[in-house]
Amino acid sequence: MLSRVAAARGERSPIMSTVRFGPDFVWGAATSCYQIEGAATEDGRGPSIWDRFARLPGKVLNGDTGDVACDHYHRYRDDVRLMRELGLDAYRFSIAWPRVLPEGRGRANAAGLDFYDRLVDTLLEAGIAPWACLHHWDLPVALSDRGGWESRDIAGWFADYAHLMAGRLADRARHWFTFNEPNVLAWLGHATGVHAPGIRSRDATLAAVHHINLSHGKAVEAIRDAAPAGTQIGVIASLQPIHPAREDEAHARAAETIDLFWNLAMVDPLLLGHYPDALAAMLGDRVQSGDLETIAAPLDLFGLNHYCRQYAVPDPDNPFGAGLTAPPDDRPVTDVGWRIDGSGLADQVARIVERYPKLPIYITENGAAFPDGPDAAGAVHDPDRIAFLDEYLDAVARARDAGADIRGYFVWSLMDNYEWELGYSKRFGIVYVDYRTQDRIPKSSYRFYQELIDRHRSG
Ligand code: GCO
Repeated sequence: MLSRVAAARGERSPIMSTVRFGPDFVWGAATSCYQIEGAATEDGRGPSIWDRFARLPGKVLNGDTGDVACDHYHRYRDDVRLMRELGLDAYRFSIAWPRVLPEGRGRANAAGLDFYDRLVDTLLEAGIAPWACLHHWDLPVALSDRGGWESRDIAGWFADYAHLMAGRLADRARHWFTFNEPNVLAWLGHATGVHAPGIRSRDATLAAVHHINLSHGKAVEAIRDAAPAGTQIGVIASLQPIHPAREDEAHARAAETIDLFWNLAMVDPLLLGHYPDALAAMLGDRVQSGDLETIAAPLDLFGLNHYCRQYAVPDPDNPFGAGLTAPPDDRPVTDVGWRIDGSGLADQVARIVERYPKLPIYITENGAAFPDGPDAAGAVHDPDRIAFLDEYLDAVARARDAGADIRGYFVWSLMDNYEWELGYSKRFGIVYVDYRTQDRIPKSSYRFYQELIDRHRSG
């Protein structure tokens, strides 16, 4: 069924034909500080491990850094205007730890705190709920140099940061996430080294897994202490069904290993109160008395980031002997090679519902990279992204119909931005960013999402 906007352009816009989500469903968009803010050395911000990592030869495509990114630090009012015109209920952003605590601890940076005050107030003025994420991978260099996630001390440093930010913003920001994708932070940052801090070590990964989980638990306590009653606290995990790329014993073992670290290591202890046995054995006495109780601090919501099924292979270069590979057939993929298959989201939700105690679920990231660009008239048409969103939103609706308590959806991303080791080469936004001029151009997927929200708001 063609939407009005798409019909006018003759685009294929299979906007969902019926209102599938209730009036209370939260429609959002997500970004992260290092990927959009820029102003990396402005107003007292300290360096993060991504500022350092991006400058290492060969780590990031084209040597791209987040120095300028989308210049959101200066353009946030215009970006909030785009969110308001979109009709968003909520906006998921992350706070740059080194912008508010340049040394990671101790002296707070007033200009950094003021920025997040202004952002939160501007969102509220636009009728958009600010959903704050404390950590989206940009650890202050000063703390990395003191051991980073390998040091047990980081749990206290993170809790102090959490207390500072909740005390400053939680009177207005009523939803908080401790980490974005702690599983990806541990695995890509410490086992594969593809992300900052760029470590490839079994011991570093095991230490990071546990200390990130411990930091989460202590931060939940700190937020509860600093924030008004009723503040909603959760964690965001990137969870994907893991399949052996080939049907043999070695590939099956590789899939089990990836599933253990990618899907279970940073969720089981939080929601079940214990590690899977295989991982508990590897962690050994890193887990001290009382840690599991701290880590399992009760949560109010669960953020699921989902993109695609993943395919595992044996990898002798990986500290745990397992890695990921491209999908083993020629079905459609996005511009970063991720399979387009909404059933993967449905399967992942079903696993969460079956394995963990009931918690409200929010899809806190879902989206796709495609090689978008303006046409001769300066418009950006992205029918592939519209089709992707329609397929995955249909999967969300089906999962809800099957009983999953999914209460919202945040598209990744509001705007094109810094895609980590891929730099600015991949575009995930529903708004196009011209990095030369910093102009924003709403894509046709922006109009699709706007119409979808409007349709559900008007019922
Ligand atoms: C992630 C991160 C985002 C990415 C997005 C596309 O899930 O990896 O949360 O920062 O940019 O997912 O890869």
